[in-house]
Amino acid sequence: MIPVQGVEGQTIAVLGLGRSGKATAAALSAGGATVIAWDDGHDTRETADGLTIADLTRDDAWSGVSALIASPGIPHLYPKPHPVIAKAYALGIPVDNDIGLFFRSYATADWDGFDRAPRVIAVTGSNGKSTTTALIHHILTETGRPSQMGGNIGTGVLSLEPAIDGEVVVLELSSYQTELARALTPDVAVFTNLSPDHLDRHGGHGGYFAAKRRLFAEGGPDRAVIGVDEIEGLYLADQLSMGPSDDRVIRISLGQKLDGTAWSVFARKGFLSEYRKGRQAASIDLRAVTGLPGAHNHQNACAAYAACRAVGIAPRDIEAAFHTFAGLPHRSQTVAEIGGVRYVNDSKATNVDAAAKALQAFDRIRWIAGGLGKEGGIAALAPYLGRVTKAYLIGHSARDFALEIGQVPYEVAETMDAAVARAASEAQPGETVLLAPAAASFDQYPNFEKRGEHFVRLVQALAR
Ligand code: UMA
Repeated sequence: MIPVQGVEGQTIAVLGLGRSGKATAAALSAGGATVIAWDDGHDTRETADGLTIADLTRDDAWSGVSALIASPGIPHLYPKPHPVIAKAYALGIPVDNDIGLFFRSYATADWDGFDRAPRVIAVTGSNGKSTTTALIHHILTETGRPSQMGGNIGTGVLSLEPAIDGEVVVLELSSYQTELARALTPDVAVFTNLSPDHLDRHGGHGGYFAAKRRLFAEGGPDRAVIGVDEIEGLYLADQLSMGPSDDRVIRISLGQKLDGTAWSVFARKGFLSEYRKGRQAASIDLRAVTGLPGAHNHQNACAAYAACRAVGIAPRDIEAAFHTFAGLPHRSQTVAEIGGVRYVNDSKATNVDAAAKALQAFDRIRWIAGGLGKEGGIAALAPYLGRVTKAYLIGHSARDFALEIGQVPYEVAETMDAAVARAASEAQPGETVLLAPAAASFDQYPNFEKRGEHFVRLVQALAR
């Protein structure tokens, strides 16, 4: 745990007692603060052992409170602030989050005795954040750099351990987290890409971009890695750069050859290239990297490569680490290869966009799809269905999906058990059985993770 600095003797209120709230309460107490906490969930309050619960919706709870620390899932602005946050605003009490507390508490006096100062790499963007974060962490670990990983990817930032000599902390930060944090000072900041998401929480696309941009505010990172395939990334790279020879910005792209600026990394036709001052500095064949299939993963590879170069890792060491990256569970995760058939779990593909990326990553696909379909159906997948040999449709939307897949052979399998069994019995060597549902899981599972785990268990049983 990272004890919060500068709070000794203060009373701090914590709103939300999920993963981030509980870690925050513990880290504030370790820093000498008196913590009072609130969660709207009755059961959560009842089971919050060792915490002082105070009803922050009441005025009398706020006496002597010097700050409110809010959890990321709780709205603080749009569509409207949670009533407790609105009360803090009205009382003039500063509102912050665990990310703000982390950045003001990570550096300690112990660092004076270190040979190499610890550094923080923070990753934001709409897609690929988790894979990029995990890949950076993997490369650092494989090359012998001490490294920890946290943030939106799962471990609350204040649950990380205090820094050790030469460590690099890799954080995945969501727009919810960057928008509210009062301190955001990574050494290297990564912006992968931008597509509309969480618009209700940010008052639209502009607000969503503005939340992510805060990571690069004045006095920001020493090095910025920026995806320039959307206008917002182009603008951000331009704003941060003093000119084409400024190597503080590393531009990344999927598809564009970028050789006109000081430092760039791009992927084209399956090859990653690094250019410095107009000359090619390195090239990696990504087609042979099994843990990073598909164009979307090649973009993640560029972002991770650039961030690792920014902290001094050599190209050949990054390339070697690419080959030992297993991928994240439920995201284009190769689970097994049985009799020449590859089995891939992309249960995280809960919408059409994500399913399109998964379908583009493979050929000759036995596609397991369906669940609780989203508004708009799957018509947008039509350009990618040529890659599908046959679809095995499950869940609530199976029949709706069947109406939208045109000439593609299909069967309504209803359940995952039936879909995996049929796909496995029909698949030919060289084909891929791909779970990429293009639908939520809630009709048959508590969440996408449980759906993916079920698929993995069934595939593992086939292998036995
Ligand atoms: N709560 C209230 N009132 C409300 C809403 C929630 O009291 O109006 C309470 C709930 O009862 C619950 C707690 O707040 O007890 C939940 O807080 P939370 O939703 O912020 O969840 P945490 O468990 O603290 O997890 C958060 C991140 N969750 C969200 O941003 C929604 C986790 O990201 C993150 O891993 C974790 O902190 C540690 O940093 C998850 C996520 O879904 C993966 N992120 C979104 C995404 O990736 O799309 C942004």
